[in-house]
Amino acid sequence: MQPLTHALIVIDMQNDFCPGGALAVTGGDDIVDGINALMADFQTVILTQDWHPAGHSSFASSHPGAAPMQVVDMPYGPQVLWPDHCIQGTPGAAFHQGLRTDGDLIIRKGYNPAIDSYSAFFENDHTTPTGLEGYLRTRGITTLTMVGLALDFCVNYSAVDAAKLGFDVTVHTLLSRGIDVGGSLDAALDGMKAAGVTLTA
Ligand code: VGL
Ligand code: ZN
Repeated sequence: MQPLTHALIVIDMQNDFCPGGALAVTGGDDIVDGINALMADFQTVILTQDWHPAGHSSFASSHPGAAPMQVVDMPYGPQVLWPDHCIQGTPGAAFHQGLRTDGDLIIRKGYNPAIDSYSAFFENDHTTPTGLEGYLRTRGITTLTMVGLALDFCVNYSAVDAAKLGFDVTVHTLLSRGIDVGGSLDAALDGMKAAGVTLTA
């Protein structure tokens, strides 16, 4: 059993990121059993849930003439446009039915219509906090293990932000799967290493 200072963060294990979903990540559902098993080792388990209002500004459908996977400039920087996904309260936004969801905290993100939020810590302006940092610090948690979807987006951004905030961060790459659009997977792995994130298989 991991000590009380260690937490597991399970990122966006939702139907829309699994095969059959709106933004399916190849093999996204293959990692459910392994993640459930890992949860048993941790005294603190946090799950994140991508949770967009309909018409969210990260959806290609909100930008006339744009196609999914296209990159546009938003006031806070470049933004990949996605198919409509993880709309609040829909089956696509629900957790994969095989996932254990009896964790300590479920943090929802991406609910602001004007800004996307890949990271569990900050929205994509890299400034607006989600509150997760305070939750972890007030509970004395210093060390984080992250798994889930997608390795090159929400896991990556969460891991890099956590490392920048001074947490000791490990990402289990075999309990994560990537989208890999425009070289994003290699860039994410390099970026996480550069930020001091430990990658383990
Ligand atoms: C994610 C793209 C859009 C993720 C969320 O969970 O990695 N990716 N929204
Ligand atoms: Zn999203």
